[in-house]
Amino acid sequence: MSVERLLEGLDRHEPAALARAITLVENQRDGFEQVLSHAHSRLARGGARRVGITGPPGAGKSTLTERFIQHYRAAGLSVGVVAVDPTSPFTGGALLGDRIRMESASLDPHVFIRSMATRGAHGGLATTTEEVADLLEAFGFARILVETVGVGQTELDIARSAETTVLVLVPESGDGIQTLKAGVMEIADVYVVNKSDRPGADKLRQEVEVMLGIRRGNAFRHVSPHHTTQPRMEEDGGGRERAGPVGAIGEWEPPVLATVASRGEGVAELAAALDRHYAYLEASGRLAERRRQRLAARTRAVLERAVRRWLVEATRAEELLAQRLDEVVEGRRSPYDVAAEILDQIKAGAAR
Ligand SMILES: Nc1nc2c(ncn2[C@@H]2O[C@H](COP(=O)(O)OP(=O)(O)OP(=O)(O)O)[C@@H](O)[C@H]2O)c(=O)[nH]1
Ligand SMILES: [Mg+2]
Repeated sequence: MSVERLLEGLDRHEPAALARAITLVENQRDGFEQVLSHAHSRLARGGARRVGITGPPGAGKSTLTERFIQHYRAAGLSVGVVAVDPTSPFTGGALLGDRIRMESASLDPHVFIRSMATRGAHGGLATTTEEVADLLEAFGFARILVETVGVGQTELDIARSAETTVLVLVPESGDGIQTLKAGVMEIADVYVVNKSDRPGADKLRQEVEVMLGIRRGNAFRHVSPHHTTQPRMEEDGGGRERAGPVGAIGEWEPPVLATVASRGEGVAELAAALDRHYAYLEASGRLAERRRQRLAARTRAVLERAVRRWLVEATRAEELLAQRLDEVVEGRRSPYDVAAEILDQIKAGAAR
């Protein structure tokens, strides 16, 4: 099928065209950038919100996602879901997506669920996930949920491409709290202790609150309901602002909520917290700021991807490498020398 036909299908709002467009983007087949370029012009019209849901395996992310779908559908909003499992190269997130698909949402045309197989993404899983989310947004979904399993850097990169990041913890996820202590999970905007019907849920909630309070320089934040917020501005390592004032608006204090996703308890409160966070982003000017940063990062990522492809496909880099590899293996030359030499040759016009 030609890219033109695909674009027409998207314009006619055909779910089959959307599914094909996603596959094209996932596999980076010919024309995928044309499709994304076409989608981009439809992104600025606003209205859509992206929520990243991440957390350890089995925390209840899919169950929560299903509840979100019900919640948003009841409010008349359409929902697109991207489920990514970076840890599982063979099934990808397929099982997770299929499980949801079989349930409540399966026949609703205003719900679209897509699993992403890791194998499809040639490097840059976070970029590919964002691109798939773009397709969903351009197609017109009002809420886009990006579910990703795990609490490592890749998962967080994926989750934080959303406007609001939710970290789902469970009483049994001791590793979760360890990661939180290590500062890796600081990026969440909303924390959820799911499976709050299980023992230890309250304790975990308090631990997370204390942890967040310490990071904020106020270990007893959760003890006093009358604390005042000191406006401040700070950046985390990834360049995304944690919190801080723009004008009169103080910092965002990530709430720590409790849910029992399997029974739908706490889901409305969680959805309300997401709305509050979005309103905060809008009112503080951070929404526009983040969007700018995201688009700059995206353009860079696309450029890097194109350069990498050009290097492999259109230059003699691989051939030159093959010629020098023995010397590198034997220790007579270093990868650094050889890379510099290859780069010099390419710059000198060795491109085919
Ligand atoms: N007791 C209890 N069980 C829950 C709750 N939420 C989800 N579960 C159960 O926990 C199990 C895992 O739920 P999932 O929603 O598949 O969890 P997940 O985080 O999506 O799992 P992965 O995608 O495999 O990482 C299922 O058996 C759910 O029924 C809850 O609030 N309480
Ligand atoms: Mg899941």
